[in-house]
Amino acid sequence: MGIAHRNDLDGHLERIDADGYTIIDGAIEPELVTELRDTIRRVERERDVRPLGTQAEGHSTLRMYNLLAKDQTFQAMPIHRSVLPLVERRLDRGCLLSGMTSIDIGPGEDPQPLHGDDIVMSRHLGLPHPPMMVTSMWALTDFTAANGGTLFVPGSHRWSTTPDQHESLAGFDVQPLEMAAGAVMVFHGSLWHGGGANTTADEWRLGVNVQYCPGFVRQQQNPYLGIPPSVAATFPDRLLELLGYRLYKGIMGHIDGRSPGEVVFGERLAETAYRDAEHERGVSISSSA
Ligand SMILES: O=C(O)CCC(=O)C(=O)O
Repeated sequence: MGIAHRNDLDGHLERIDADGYTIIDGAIEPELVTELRDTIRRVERERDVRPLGTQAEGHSTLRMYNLLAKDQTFQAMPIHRSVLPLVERRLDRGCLLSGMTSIDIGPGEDPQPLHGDDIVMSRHLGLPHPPMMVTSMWALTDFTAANGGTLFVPGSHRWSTTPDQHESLAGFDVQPLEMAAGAVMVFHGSLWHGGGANTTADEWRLGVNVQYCPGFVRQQQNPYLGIPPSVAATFPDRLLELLGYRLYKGIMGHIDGRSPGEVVFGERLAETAYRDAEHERGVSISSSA
């Protein structure tokens, strides 16, 4: 299941670099797919989730952000062994969870405008650039061309334009993402893509975007205020690292020289800016430091 061998990992990385995306079939255990799907549908009902109505969020789509604050089942997603090692190789181990969103596309939905997930950074950096986001799109139901499977343009992460700079996308190789429940597509943040139209009478297409960014980039969804510390305290260490409770490269994100994790959770995530990174590199620290 998922990425079993180093060779597979290399192959997936090569595909992300060349085509902008890769698909990991059978990445997620069937029991976890069922549990996640049931949880999302239950939480949608309990919270009476309604379409948000913008062009980007859809008029027949149920979206939920900040999933880690909503149910403990979601903790398994950002650290999943089929996906995280690939993301860590493409960014680095100091990468952050940028956000998690469930996207339940209902009958009658229109296609979402195509976009790159790291468009905010592209406007600043100019295209093309290394991924400022790596998105994993988890299929919790089958994705088809008819039920809203993501539309995407292979290779577009290497271009110097964004889709909104073109009057028409006719002539571009826009493809529907068709994958079975349990598969995950991992893609470069500059890849042109968007949710597809749902032309079925009664099928809902459920996917979850688990998005990561380099450790020096601002997260799209704010976990420090979005997830109460009493809830975050129950998370495994690696998940807390992905949320930003450790320092990036031993410097970025400190509070009076200490990691946010040490300030909030104590010894468990203790880290001192400059000093610990220098110690790891074998730099001697002067007694007056
Ligand atoms: O739902 C999808 O297939 C893609 C959604 C997406 O790209 C987004 O909301 O940014």
